[in-house]
Amino acid sequence: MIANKISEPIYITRPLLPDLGVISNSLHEIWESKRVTNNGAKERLLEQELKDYLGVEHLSLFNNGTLALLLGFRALGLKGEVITTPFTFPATVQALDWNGLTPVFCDVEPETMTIDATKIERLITEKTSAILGVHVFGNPCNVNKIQEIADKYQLKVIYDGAHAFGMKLDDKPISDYGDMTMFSFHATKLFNTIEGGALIFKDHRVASKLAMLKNFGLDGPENVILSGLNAKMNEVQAAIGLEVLKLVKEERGKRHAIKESYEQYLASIAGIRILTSSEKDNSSYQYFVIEINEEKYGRSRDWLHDELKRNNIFARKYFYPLCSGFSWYKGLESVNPDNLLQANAAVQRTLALPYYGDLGLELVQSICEIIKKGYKKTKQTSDM
Ligand code: T4K
Repeated sequence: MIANKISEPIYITRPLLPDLGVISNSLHEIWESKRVTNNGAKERLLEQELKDYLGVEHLSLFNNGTLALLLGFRALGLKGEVITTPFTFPATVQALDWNGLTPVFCDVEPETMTIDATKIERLITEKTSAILGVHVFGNPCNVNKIQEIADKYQLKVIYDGAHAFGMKLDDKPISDYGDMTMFSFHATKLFNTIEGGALIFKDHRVASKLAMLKNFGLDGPENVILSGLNAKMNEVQAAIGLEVLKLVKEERGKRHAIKESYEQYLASIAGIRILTSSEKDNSSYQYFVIEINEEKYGRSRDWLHDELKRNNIFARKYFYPLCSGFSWYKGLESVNPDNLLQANAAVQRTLALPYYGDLGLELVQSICEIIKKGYKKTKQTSDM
């Protein structure tokens, strides 16, 4: 344990919250209008502001990212099997489950920990309807290769972009790739509406379908034409989003400084690799994740996680456990660990460190000192 134990618990993130006075004004407007949900003025305004901010044409808001994904699959008419990654938050695959779709797990790339596009083709069967990639930790999937495969076999491509808000790839918004992308606006996300999410999609016909699906399948007050759900964003969520959006630029700047500081301190520690992509304009600034090579660092990821915890720092083992290990997938051929070697290794090695604008550079230094002190020379490293 370090001498000056950090007195307050330090979490992986803290929500980016607008000034309470500003929110109170917005609430006042909502109260006055008496329109608190169901396609209200603030929801419509947020939708437009997000389209402008992200540079996209079609966007639909939801009360959380999971329901957005779930209804997105439904709107695209997916059937049968969907090829996806096991290295993600449970929501990705649970959204498939709730549509009666079967996940087919594909291994990940060791560098980015996104779905390994070179291993997708061999998993395609006549039941496959889509490829579902996750831009995990804001690392973009191999979108061009994925699209090539999808075009060849006429499959839909959906991206879980829960960690990818505001990201660009080759100067284009990340949501320009694939048929549909989901962004999560959960409180733990840089841009948040406390709970919330959005779908961005290419085909304009999907818009009216989504509008119905998130509103009980209603097409007008007396016409129910689809089996929908209630997944609407309410006016309070939208009001928070409108104010948080104004803070995003500054928060990205603060996180950039924190990221640079982490990179500087961690560069010299053997066995620690920074996993998050580092290009400035392309980053989502959502997570700061390291990979621990136990042989070189001399300690395991779990040891480091516990050591940080002993010092009041609550890093997270995202995304442990692997989704392919969930009990209800037992019996699926694709969960065989022999075919998911990289994913099984990744899940034992990754650690998400505290990362938010107000963390402060001093704390970054303290966290890195703990990591540095943890380094243990092993016979193997001293021989090198
Ligand atoms: N796909 C992917 C790839 C995702 O990562 C997610 C969500 C989704 C889909 C689904 O999107 P949503 O339906 O959520 O929109 C958190 C979030 O709840 C979840 O949204 C997120 N991914 C996931 C990666 O992280 P937990 O269980 O790790 O959250 P929790 O409550 O442990 O919070 C983490 C830390 O954040 C806490 O230790 C302290 C801090 N925190 C959290 C909250 C909620 C605060 O300071 N204040 C808060 O209000 O899942």
